[in-house]
Amino acid sequence: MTDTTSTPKNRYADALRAADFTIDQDWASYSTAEHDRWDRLFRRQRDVTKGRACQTALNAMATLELSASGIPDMDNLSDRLEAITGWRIVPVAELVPDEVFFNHLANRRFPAGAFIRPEAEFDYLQEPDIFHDIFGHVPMLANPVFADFMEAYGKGGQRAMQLGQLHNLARLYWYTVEFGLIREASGLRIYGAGILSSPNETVFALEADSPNRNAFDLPRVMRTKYIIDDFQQTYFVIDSFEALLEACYKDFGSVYADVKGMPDFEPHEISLGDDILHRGTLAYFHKRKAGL
Ligand code: HBI
Ligand code: FE
Repeated sequence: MTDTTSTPKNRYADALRAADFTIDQDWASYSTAEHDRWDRLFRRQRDVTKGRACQTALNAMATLELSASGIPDMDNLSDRLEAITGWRIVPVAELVPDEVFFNHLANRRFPAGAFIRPEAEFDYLQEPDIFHDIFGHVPMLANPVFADFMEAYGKGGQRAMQLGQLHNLARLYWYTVEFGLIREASGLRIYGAGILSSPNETVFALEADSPNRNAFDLPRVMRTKYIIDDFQQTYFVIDSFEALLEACYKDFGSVYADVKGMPDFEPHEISLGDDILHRGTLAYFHKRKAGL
């Protein structure tokens, strides 16, 4: 058992890394306080995502038996996920290098941070911990179409690195996998893991007047900068996972060539060609900028 008051931020800092950066989750070593922290994060997020998360995420939580009964053992969870889409979750200690990350995705393995955030960062932390990775990302990997999209993204990442276009591809990941919205029959819903694992952004992304909500457009997304330490100023909305996969299941060589000569968009910017579903007031950002 670990004394949580003295637990360093990343308890796996000294863990042995395999060549692919995976570590032993060492599930037995989580403290009672860490399991309890998972349970509280889980209950809060399950409640706020009801009626806000996309159908895939809500269904998969039940199918994958995600629950408020302690930090999941990644091996057991992987067995359930693998039976559905062939994906497994592998424990890592930190953000792994891009090429390592892409290689895992291309082979249907999702690298998940094994540590849980410290109590002091209960509401927000920048690095992906086990709660973000498992609550946010893993349910989506139970969707067969989204699962294929993630594998294609891994393969595209390997290619983008060769082409020196990783910044464009990373924006796609950001505005879909991390902060994507989807239009479902019942209305606008969330599928991005960065939103799904944040109680405040779950409400903000769907209900606030401040952010822009635009229909997804691949080159537009690839040209849009993003902020990593606050709510998004623009969200991009897909019509279906099939449409997302369809838009992205191709060699991006010509898309990169197209966007290369065009200027970037600022995170809050709206432009003539945009299919705007909601034009944001940007009130939240003006307030932030004024230091309020
Ligand atoms: N490593 N563990 C982990 N998790 C990520 O989400 C991650 C990463 N390494 C690189 C990375 N993401 C991004 O740089 C790419 O999506 C571009
Ligand atoms: Fe993430």
